[in-house]
Amino acid sequence: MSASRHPALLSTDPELASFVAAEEVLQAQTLRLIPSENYVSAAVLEASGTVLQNKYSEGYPGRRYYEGQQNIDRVEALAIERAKGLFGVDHANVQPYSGSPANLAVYLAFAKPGDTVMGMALPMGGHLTHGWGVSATGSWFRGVQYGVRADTGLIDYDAVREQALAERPKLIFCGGTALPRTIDFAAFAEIAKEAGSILVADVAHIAGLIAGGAHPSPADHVDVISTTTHKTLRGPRGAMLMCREEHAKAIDKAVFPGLQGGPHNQTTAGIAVALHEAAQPSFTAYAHQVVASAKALAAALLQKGFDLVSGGTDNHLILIDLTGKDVPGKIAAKALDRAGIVVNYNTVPFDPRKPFDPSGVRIGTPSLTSRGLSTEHMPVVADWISRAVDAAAKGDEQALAVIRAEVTDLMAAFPAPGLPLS
Ligand code: DSN
Repeated sequence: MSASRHPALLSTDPELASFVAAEEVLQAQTLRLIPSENYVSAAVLEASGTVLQNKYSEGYPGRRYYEGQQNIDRVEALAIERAKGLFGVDHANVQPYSGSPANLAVYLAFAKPGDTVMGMALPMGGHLTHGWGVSATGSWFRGVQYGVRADTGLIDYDAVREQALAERPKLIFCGGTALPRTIDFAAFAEIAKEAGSILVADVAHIAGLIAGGAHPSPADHVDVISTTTHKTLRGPRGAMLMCREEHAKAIDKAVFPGLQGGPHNQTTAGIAVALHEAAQPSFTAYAHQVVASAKALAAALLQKGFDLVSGGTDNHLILIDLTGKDVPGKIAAKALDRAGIVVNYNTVPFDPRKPFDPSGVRIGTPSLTSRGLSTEHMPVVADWISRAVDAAAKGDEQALAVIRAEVTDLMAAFPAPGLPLS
């Protein structure tokens, strides 16, 4: 593999080109288990690197503040139509730069600073922007937070209801970043209705599963759907807000001019391509395989004696609780990285340790499924994880090197979309 697939970059800036080439090698050779990452297709990669990036287009299709929008309008309108079709919604805004700005736009549309907002606590599996204290959403708004039950690791919908009725939040967020179980959107909708709250489903992690029919859709239950486009949906780094027609104006106004200036048109193009790909039968198969592999991996990890939050998974994500293993999450994650297995350390619910040095490791199957690994490979993956965690406990670098060689060997047989063959 060489940087020559980017000849202009190589000739203009060989130093930068060498970093990109090294990243291509790293992405090709390692087993990437971070559940929020994926490999975009070559088509998405191409669309995201086009001359569309040269154009300013503040406004929306047909209503711009700059001229010369003949082609940009078509690109954005296509992305919007594809999003509406794929997710079965009245309205889609494809301009948010990423998930956090998308969620901020929701606050801007429906709440005033100081209003009460409710979301899942970050250490319980929520997201910073769901009202967590260190985020602007938790300091400009009054964030109240729900979690999971200590005994089951599952959301206690009765407790959420009680809290919502006591707090009457302006907004309720459901969804998160470390939730291994199906979200009951209908239950949240009942609660939001009783509490008089706007309900937002942040489906960033599971958007691709929803599109592929491998997780129930929130479309009939919630006021707003917020999602990034680059996780299971397998698009470029970006985001979308989708809603019922009654909220369309508020959402659009909040994104532009409320929060952002010109949209990133090259990203909009990449999103349009990803949405087209996600509407194909092959993507339905992909989404179901992601879940099947995650279940198989969870079962294999349980057999190896790992403790999993909630006892397993319904989706793409597994949260390993290493409390009983005497190897904290960060040490395990760094050892796994040296073994060629890329994960992130993560808090587990009721974690006795600090967020920067927590007890858990978060893994998932979206990336490996994009490379064609399947259910049958999951016992091998679990074995590598188990051996690497044992090696981390013993400080056995040689064992990690052996695993790394095995990982590199297997991954060479499964080329990643968008990357040249290693
Ligand atoms: N950073 C994302 C994740 O990894 O889940 C959430 O924003």
